[in-house]
Amino acid sequence: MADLNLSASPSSGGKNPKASTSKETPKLRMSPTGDHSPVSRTAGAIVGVVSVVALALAIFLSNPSAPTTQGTGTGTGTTASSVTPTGHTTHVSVGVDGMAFTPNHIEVPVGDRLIIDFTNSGDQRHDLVFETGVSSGSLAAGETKELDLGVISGDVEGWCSLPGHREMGMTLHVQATGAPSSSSGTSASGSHAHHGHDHGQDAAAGPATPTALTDYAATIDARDPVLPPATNETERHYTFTVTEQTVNVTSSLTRESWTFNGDAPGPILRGHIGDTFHITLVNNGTMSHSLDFHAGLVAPDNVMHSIEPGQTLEYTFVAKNAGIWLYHCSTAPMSMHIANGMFGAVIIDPTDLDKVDREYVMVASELYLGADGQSADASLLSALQPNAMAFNGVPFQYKAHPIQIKTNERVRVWVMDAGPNLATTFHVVGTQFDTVWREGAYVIRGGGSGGGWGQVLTLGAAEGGFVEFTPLEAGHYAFVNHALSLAEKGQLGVFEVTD
Ligand SMILES: [Cu+2]
Repeated sequence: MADLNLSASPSSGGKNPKASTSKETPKLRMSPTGDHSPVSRTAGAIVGVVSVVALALAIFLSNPSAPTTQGTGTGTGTTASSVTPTGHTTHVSVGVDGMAFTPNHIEVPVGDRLIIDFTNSGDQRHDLVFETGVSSGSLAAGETKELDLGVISGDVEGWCSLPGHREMGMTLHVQATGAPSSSSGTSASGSHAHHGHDHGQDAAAGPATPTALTDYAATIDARDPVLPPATNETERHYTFTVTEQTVNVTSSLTRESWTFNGDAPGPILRGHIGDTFHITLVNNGTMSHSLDFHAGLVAPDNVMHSIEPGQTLEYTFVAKNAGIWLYHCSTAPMSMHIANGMFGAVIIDPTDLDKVDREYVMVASELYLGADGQSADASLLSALQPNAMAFNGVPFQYKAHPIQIKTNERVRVWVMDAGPNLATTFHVVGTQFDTVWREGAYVIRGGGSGGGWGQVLTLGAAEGGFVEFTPLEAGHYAFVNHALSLAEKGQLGVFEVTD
């Protein structure tokens, strides 16, 4: 909820020496998870409108907000106007370790000027921004920037603004302590509210209804689901170029998508056991990115590290085993990079594939739509609550553009669950699978002749496999994630079968 702070003071410490007059100037903080923003003149202008509410809240909050004990008298007011600069400057060095600032808590005497020497000692791009507007800008690993926070009059919150980083723990709390010149820190009572991560994204995504998603899918071409046979070369060369762009989800809602070669999923590669894959990763984005090919057996140290914008990375592996293998960006937070589109599949054929008439690939993924134009909503992502789902990147695209097949044709569908989080139980309405292959082995093969039949291919995040079936009658055969609430969010397509 929004923070309703009607005081004219940006103070956050609650040590108002004029507490006894608080009925005249109610100072309300409805939520301990407020965004801590200083009160604006706009807020002041609505005081009259909300005064009744404010008064009620003042009464409601009067007990818990009482200053209690500590008989004040120390004059530690933290309003900007009441702070007398000490003339002293506090210098603090801040680094990065993994997904945290070190230190992540700084104590500064009120009235001191604070200068932070920020070094991105992490392994990917970060920034450090403060609620006051002071920002380092995006820094590559190893870069340093001096930040001048000016005279400290109260607590200040800082964080890394790259998507998902704040939620992963990249916050920096500047605590204003004590009175000017009293560096003994006696007032570090620790009673400051811990402000939650109210990152202000409204996760409503109201426009992303099934109808809006389907209507939009109808206006664009569906991604071709046909999987061509593997070619015969044994040395395979590809370039994966990372870009970041804004894409439509519906006609009125866009999101920021990060992609390999401009599309999510990225390229679907196919080869044979023994083939060597040579991938050149090019980072044309604005932040660090990387690659992790599950199809390869290589030391992560050598190839699965983040590269900077403008850099390239050579990633080579030999495909030793059959499967439909996930690849994805492995830069933290991985859930965010995958949710924003950085995933795809490498198919290495088993040596005993049966002949089929049609072959398709479906990569299942989740969308965590936030405000218009934003990348995945970190709160929804963390809570594993996607608000849209897709096969091959676009919700409902094969409902809007059914896939055409003929009766009695034998069909194979490869399915990869790119996640980043949830399971896929792939089902084709009106059929049974005579063959189910999952993670390297036939679970069901041949059907009929004692081999049994199947109804779903069940895949957890990063699992893959294929099913084979033959539609006997003309009609419309929906294919779904049979976790049906997820089908209803977009993992639903149609095979249109004709004679
Ligand atoms: Cu990435």
